Amino acid sequence: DHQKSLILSSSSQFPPPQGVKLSYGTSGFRADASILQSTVFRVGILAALRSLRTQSVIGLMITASHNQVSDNGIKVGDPSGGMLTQDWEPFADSIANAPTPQELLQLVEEFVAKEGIRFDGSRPAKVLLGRDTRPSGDSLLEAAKQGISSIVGASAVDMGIVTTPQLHWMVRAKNKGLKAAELDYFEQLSSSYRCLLDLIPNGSKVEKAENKLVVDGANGVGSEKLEGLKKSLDGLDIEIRNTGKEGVLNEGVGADFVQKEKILPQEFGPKDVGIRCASLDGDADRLVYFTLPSESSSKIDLVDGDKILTLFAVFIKEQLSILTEGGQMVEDGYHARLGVIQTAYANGASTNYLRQLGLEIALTPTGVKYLHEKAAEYDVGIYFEANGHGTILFSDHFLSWLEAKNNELASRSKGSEQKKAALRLLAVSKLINQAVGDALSGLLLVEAILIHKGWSICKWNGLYQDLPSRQLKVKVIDRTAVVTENAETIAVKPPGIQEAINAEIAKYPCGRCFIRPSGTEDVVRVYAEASTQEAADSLANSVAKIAD
Ligand code: NG1
Ligand code: ZN
Repeated sequence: DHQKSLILSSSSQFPPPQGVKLSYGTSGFRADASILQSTVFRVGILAALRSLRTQSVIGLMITASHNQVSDNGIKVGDPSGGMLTQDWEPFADSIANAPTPQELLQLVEEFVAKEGIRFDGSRPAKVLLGRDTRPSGDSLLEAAKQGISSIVGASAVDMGIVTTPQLHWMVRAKNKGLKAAELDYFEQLSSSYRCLLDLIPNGSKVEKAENKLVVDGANGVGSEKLEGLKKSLDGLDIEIRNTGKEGVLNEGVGADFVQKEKILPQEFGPKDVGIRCASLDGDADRLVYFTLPSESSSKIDLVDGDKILTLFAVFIKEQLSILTEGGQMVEDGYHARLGVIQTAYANGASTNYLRQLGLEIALTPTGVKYLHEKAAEYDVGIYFEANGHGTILFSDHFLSWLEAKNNELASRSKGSEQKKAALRLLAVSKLINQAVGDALSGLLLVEAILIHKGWSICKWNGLYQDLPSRQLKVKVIDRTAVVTENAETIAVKPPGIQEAINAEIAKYPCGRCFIRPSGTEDVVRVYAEASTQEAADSLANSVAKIAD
């Protein structure tokens, strides 16, 4: 009962905020930083329990990603490096909202019994902690430590200021028994990037890309880490702006701003016409590219997550077909399954293009956990949200097959092109962060593929033309009144609403539109696509009225 009194005494120092109900959404708990102390403390307890339950290292990240600087949040990373398993989310909700230490203790005891968690000290709980650059992060990190240490024997390892994907990568590496320090992360990314460049066709010397890359760091953690990465990659011509000195986190800068507003972020201007630019978000798990077509306006050509997905899919499909040439894969009776996973927010033109390439496409609801889970069903599963969050997953089976192929091809004279393709795929599997979407590793893979193919950003962007689209949000009293099905493409509640939406869609050629409740904000989101911008705007507006 040392354990009981420990929880009671420490939790009495973190009273929950009055009159707010928190819920563990698509990205953990997120709110104004001033009300989060108790929530973060309690998630600390949850993380320690999760570590005991899985007998593995767990991650805790304190960040509110692309939200404004006064917000903060906390999310749990599971042993594989992915998000917290969905069946623990209700427990997260209930402890976050327990009004008193006694009720908190009771919930913990019930849950511990239900999950069969034992405190026998055989393998004490261990939690890796990280945070982004938000000023509130320091004291929230302390609260998390207090929560963790209210479980007997549990320890917290503070990884300091890191990107969200770095922390997930570290958790994954630790649990695989691999080296998991930040330097190891930089080393893995830079060596696999170099490996891809060494494998560029025709043995020709790597040509410098047409011009340098300019990166908007969102005034967040990503810019500092990209500097670190640059050090281990001499020859990478990157200029970083919005490093945190120029302005405020996510204010007029960053991937979310650029993707939604489709205009230049702060610190970019007419001098940047034609330059290849990229934007990270506040915790560097989202990446978009853009370029300024004309000096006369700040309107950008956006190269979004769908186009990054397309670039990756084109490259991987190409490598897989090199491997299949001569019936290699048929010969040993194994055929790798390549799948791409999108949400309803994917631009319809991207889905058409991918389908024309003959790719298998799956649709899931919004939220990385759904996309990630689906991608894991393939030998190579590529997923991206239009907003720039995504990655590539490789099955263990496929990776061992590639390793074997690579060894076998070494002894064949004709095998060299195929061997290169196998090596490229192996390098991609090490460069890309398989734990979670990672702007830094994604950026290096984009850069490597562009050099490989000799493509400019314009050539890449021209693979297909985005259909004009409009996203709106409608503030409603109760967003849970909207219930959707079929990967959020159909609203089944309130009754009759889908019929009303369909009637609007029918008025527009190539019209597509759906509504869904947001998982992170108290709004219902409307997305519309049509053949012109005016039509997309008008369709979104009329459906927003229906949703109101
Ligand atoms: P919600 O608020 O559920 O739409 C938003 C993004 C998601 C995802 C989460 C987590 C859109 C339309 N939605 O979710 O894609 O990134 O935030 O941050 O971009
Ligand atoms: Zn983010």
